[in-house]
Amino acid sequence: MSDKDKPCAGFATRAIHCGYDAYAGHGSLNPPIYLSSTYTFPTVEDGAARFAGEQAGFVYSRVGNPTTALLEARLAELEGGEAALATASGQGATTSLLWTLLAPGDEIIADKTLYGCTFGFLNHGLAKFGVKVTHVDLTDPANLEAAINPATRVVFFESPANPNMRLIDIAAVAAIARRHGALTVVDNTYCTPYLQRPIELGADFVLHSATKYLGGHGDLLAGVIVGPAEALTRVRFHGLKDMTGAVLSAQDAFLVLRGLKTLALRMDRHCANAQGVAEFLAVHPKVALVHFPGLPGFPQFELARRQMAQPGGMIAFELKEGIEAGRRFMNALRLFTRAVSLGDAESLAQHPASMTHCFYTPEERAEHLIGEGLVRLSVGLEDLADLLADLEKAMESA
Ligand code: 3LM
Repeated sequence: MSDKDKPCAGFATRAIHCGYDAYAGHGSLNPPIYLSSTYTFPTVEDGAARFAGEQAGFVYSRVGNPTTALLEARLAELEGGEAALATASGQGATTSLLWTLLAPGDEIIADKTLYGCTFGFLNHGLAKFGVKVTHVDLTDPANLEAAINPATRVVFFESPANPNMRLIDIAAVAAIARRHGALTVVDNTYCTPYLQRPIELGADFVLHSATKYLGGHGDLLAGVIVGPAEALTRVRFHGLKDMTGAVLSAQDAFLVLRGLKTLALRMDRHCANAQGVAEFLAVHPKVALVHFPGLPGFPQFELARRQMAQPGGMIAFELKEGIEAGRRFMNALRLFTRAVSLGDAESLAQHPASMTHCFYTPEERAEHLIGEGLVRLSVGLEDLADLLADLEKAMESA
């Protein structure tokens, strides 16, 4: 029996099995890690044919590697895309894709709220090379209809947005972009394909920091882009091979494959724990506002239910007494760990204005809807009762 004959309909099954045929090699349950920077050619003619793209086969690991190729096939399958390209980090995914899609004179329309280094790349990287960067509040798709123009090549956003949890209606925004000949790119890091699949909603490309939930254990940096095969070939040979060189190692590709095996289980637990934490915060007398798509009071609660299978594991909130109270609260945490990043087994707490989003000026943060007093939680996989006990105790110091 070949692994290809296995029934692989469900998400969890595909996350464990898809793309790997153990019987094609030595029967190894886990895929081999190909630690090779280069590949041998039987003859010089074969080598030339591979370089010319006339013969299948690997040539050099900056362009492709068998372990990484398995990860790419599996992620394309899970996101419902034609192909995928793995990168050395989420930042490597963003930069490799956008350097490929955009040229001087083009415009990129991005939502107001973006992860800090994505904002930095757009405004201090792309903008320096003649790409016009325009920020539009995409929570109302009518704003895109008003702003889009013939120079707009890419529409880019996160949903939920890091760190303030604003949601974008992916289907509505992608439909407007398509009508005007622009490509939609969605950073799906906060959701993973288990909770949300933007390509099925009309987006052209999805990207991830696989450092987060996909890897899931805080022990690697990785990224991925999913989209049309022809376009991703251009990203592979231009954006990745020539421009960024942000190539994922085979070791880390293996670790992401290992993380994917438990993605569905972990996401269920992240979501259940986050729901419990958000409900605790929502009624706490010291808390002013909780941003979490699973609370009925969340302004985009209906969109969340329509677009996301579950509300995710990320929460942002503000204390009534502002950032000083937030600092006292974070310093008093004993189980939640003070650290940036997200999607790990450990629950993490951080202050976006002085950490992940310190690359915005204070004026830019105000304009881009990132509150100075916002506290961000990545709710992990511990026992909920222990997490709530930690929060309760820290709130006494707030
Ligand atoms: C963070 N975020 O703590 P890497 N897209 C999104 C992200 O959240 C991130 C990236 C891309 C955080 C990292 S901040 C110094 C630490 C939505 C990363 C970039 O290159 O794999 O880190 O992904 O929010």
